[in-house]
Formats: sequence, structure tokens, C-alpha cells
Amino acid sequence: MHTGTTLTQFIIEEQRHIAGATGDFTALLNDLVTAVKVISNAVNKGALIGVMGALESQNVQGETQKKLDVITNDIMIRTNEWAGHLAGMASEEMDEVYAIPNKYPLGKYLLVFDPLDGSSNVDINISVGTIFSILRAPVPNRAASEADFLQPGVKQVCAGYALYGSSTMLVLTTGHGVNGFTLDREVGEFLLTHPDMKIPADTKEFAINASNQRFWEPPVQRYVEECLQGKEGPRGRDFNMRWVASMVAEVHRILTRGGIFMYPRDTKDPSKPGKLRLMYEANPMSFIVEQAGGMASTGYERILDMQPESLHQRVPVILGSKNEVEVVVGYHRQG
Ligand code: P6P
Repeated sequence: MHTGTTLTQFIIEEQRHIAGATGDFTALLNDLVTAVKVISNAVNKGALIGVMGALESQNVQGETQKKLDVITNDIMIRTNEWAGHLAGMASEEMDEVYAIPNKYPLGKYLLVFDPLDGSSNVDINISVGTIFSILRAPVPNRAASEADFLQPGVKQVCAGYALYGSSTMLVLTTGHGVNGFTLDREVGEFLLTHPDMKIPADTKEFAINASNQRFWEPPVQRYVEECLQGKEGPRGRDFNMRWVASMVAEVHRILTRGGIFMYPRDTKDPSKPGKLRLMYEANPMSFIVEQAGGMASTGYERILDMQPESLHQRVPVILGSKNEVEVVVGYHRQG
């Protein structure tokens, strides 16, 4: 019986595209896949193993941490720190760069991640995910500093997400398109189920947290208002709206059927240029979206071109179906 293409086989075949590949990257990805399987198991067991609910602690974002935020962060660290592929790690859940313990060798990659994106949904059993980004260490085999991580998104070697939904999926790109894999729990392997994912250039579905409407900038106000006017309005067609409050679920829907996702700059907290974080949410998702034929912008510039200034920097995010994102970017240009 044909088992289908496993993620392991796919990664090894991908490695053949990479000149001078030594197998290091392949081994790193395999460790990441192991972490995702362990996280999937913890998320799916949920209340059965007492991992629901919040802690007293807050993360660097000032957000209350869920038990699973800390548990999944620890899983990512423990599964990836030992093998000698990394010069350091960074996470939404850790203020500083994570230094690889001295007992382990250092490597040539940097791993940045949000271990459980959308975790506010975990207690209500709505899909959550893990987002990860892999960069090259500027100086291989040397402990990485924060400055080593501050590379524009175009420098990413790989970006991906795991979606812990009705099925557990892993979607990733290494710069040669986007491919989706579904976890077969009986076999314990991810199998290729969504080869060469592409985002339709047009859409009638937008995603935004409409409760922030009064804080949006004028171009976003205009865009959403025109969507709401439907076929009687300037867009000449009706739109649908979705908001899951889990970026991984929103991006996966857009990869599957198109759409536009917006978490724009707003005046709710003028000190924050947006809610989403550049290094471990916006950049990896923008790499994936662009590789699938979509577009990702702050409204004013391409997200992947941004020079990061700090590890937990926030940015406005407008991404998805290319022609729709271009409408919003056009409104920003008009002011
Ligand atoms: P809000 C989850 O906390 C997250 O970082 C993204 O996954 C999601 O798109 C957004 O924030 C939800 O924000 O303000 O709607 O709760």
C-alpha cells in the first residue's frame, strides 16, 4: 500500500535543492517536527492532563500566560537545544535570547518562534498553532546575540506553522513554494496532503477585529466600510467576514481559499505600532504568504523588507490575496 510522501522524505528531497547542504538543516527540521508532535499531543489532551487555564505570570508582552504557553515553550526549547544545529533561540514567551547550554554544541541556525499562537483560544477549544522561523547565524557555532536575530524577513531560510485544529497540520516553505502536511496519529508521521499551496489573487472575505474600528487609520476605515457597503458600494460585490483571534487559523484559511487578514496600526495604544510581532508572527507568515503567491504589507511597506529594531517589535499586518492587499496598500498611498 502506498504510504504517501512523508515530511521526512519531503525534507530530504528538498535538501537536494540546497547547494552544499550538509543535512544539518534537515536534522533541525526533523527536531522541530518532533516538538510539534509533542505539542499537538499536549494541546489535544487539554483538560485531561490539567494543562488548561492561566498562570499568575505575564510574558514580555504584558500578556497573562496560559499554562500551555509555558509548557509549549519548554517543549520547543528542550527538543531543539541539544542537537548542535542552533546558535540560539528566541520566543514570544522569553524576554531575552535563549543561550544554548554549554553542554551542547552550537550550530549555524537561529530559531525564532511563537510556541502557542492564539493561546487565548485554548480553553475554549478553538484552533491554536505554533509559528516558527529559521535564520542563518551570522557567525556559525558562536552563541548568538539579540543583534544576530535582527535580520529582515527576506533572510529567512525556512518558515512554517503547525495548526492544532480538527487535524494537526504542518505548513512550511524553504523558498520553493508552500506545502502542507497532515499528521497521521496512527503512523506518527506527517503526510503530504496539500502540495504547492496557492492563494487566489482575489477574495470576498476579510478578517479583522472589528471591535477596534474606532481606532483604525483612515485607509483601513475606508477599506472595511466599502466591504460592508457590498454590491451597492464602490466595490460592487458583497463580502464575508471572519475573525478567529488565532493568526495561524486565519492564515491557513487564506492559504486554503483566499482572503485578507488585517491587524493594522491603531490608536488604541499609540506606543504600539500594531499588535503582532515582526520576528515570530509577521515575518514567518509573510514568507509563507508570498511563497503562495499572496502579498504581505504594513500598509506602507513590504513586511519582509523591514529591518527589525528589537526582538519583540510589533508591526501592522495586512496580508493575503494579492489583489485585495493591493487595494488596501493603495488607500494607504492615497492617505
Ligand atoms: P485580538 C493571538 O493573541 C494573536 O497574537 C494572533 O494570533 C491573533 O490574530 C490576534 O492576536 C488576536 O488579537 O485583539 O483579536 O485578541
